[in-house]
Amino acid sequence: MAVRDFPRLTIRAIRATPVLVPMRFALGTSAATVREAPLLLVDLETHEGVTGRAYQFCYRAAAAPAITTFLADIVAAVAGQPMLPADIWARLSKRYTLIGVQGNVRMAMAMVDVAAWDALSRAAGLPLARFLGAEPRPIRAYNSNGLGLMEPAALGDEAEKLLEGGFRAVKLRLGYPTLEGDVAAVRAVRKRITDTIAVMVDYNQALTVAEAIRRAKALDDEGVFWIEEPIRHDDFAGCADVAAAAVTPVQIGENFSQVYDMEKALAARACDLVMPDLERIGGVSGWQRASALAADAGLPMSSHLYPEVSAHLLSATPTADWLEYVDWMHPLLTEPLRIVDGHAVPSGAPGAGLSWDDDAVRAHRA
Ligand code: SMN
Ligand code: MG
Repeated sequence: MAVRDFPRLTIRAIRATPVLVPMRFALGTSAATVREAPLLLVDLETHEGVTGRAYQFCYRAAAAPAITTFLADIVAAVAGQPMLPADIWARLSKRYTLIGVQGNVRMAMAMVDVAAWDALSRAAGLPLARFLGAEPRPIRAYNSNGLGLMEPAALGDEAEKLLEGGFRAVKLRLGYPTLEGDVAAVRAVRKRITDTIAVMVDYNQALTVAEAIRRAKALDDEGVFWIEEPIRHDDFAGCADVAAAAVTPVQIGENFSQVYDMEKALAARACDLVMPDLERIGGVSGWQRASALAADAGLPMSSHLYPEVSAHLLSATPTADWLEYVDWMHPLLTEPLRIVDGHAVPSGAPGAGLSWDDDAVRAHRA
């Protein structure tokens, strides 16, 4: 049998395109309400003609130009270099030691990492999951669109709509001024859907430790699947106290900054479940390290946003749990992620499942 080399690609240029996509369902968290998704699309071009793609949900539109500035600084350091993600990460980590591999710097680095893995798997002619050594497989998904803080009646209506298309799980944002408000919201959703539907709840760091313990204990009686980020994201000792007090599993991870944060969280027994964010954890390279940590600790690992790429990564994650589905990229992709029987189906095409619909991108340009 002929031995094929690891794809040899050389970085040429990076193109960044900011877009603004109206959300079909507003994201009303305890911290802020988001009605339009500020997204940044990246094309990582090579001398060989293969282009790697990645995107970033920027949270705020102002982050897009900031990340773009760092992407330009990154390309100055990696143009002409071989497409080797570990080497690129090491080179950039050194470059940004003084400012710190955090925030927008880390977002830009992670985008390059994701685009690099996309390019490599495209060049190998394999879907990303297979390139990482795993068969792409359907991953159970919850519909994370909508269900922000709002009136109970509106919550019930929206929950029903979100189950269209075969989902069997949804995520409800909590953090109302009172515990009674939280319970009313959960009941409003629960009343309108069958018992077999999972309802995850997300506080987006709204509570103090004492208040989180009080509310988590009350939610133990309300049929909630997990309680996400009840308190400040980096208070791992406090989170461990909440997790110990509640029967309902505590979920954290979207704010883990590289695997180092996750190591600290696991050492503190801060949570029962983990859900790293592809970009904050350090791209595909960071995700792989995180998935090994979760496997060693025996913790179920879910994804945060980036459903298209996460479907591939969860296929290759030993303790894969749930995929968080949002539809924000839907209008921009030639092949949007498919949900079948409540499961996300990783794309079968070479790469990470990202191909821009160029006309749609032009129409949504920010
Ligand atoms: C969330 C996602 C994206 C933006 C704000 C908040 C949320 C989640 O914490 O987990 O979906
Ligand atoms: Mg969350």
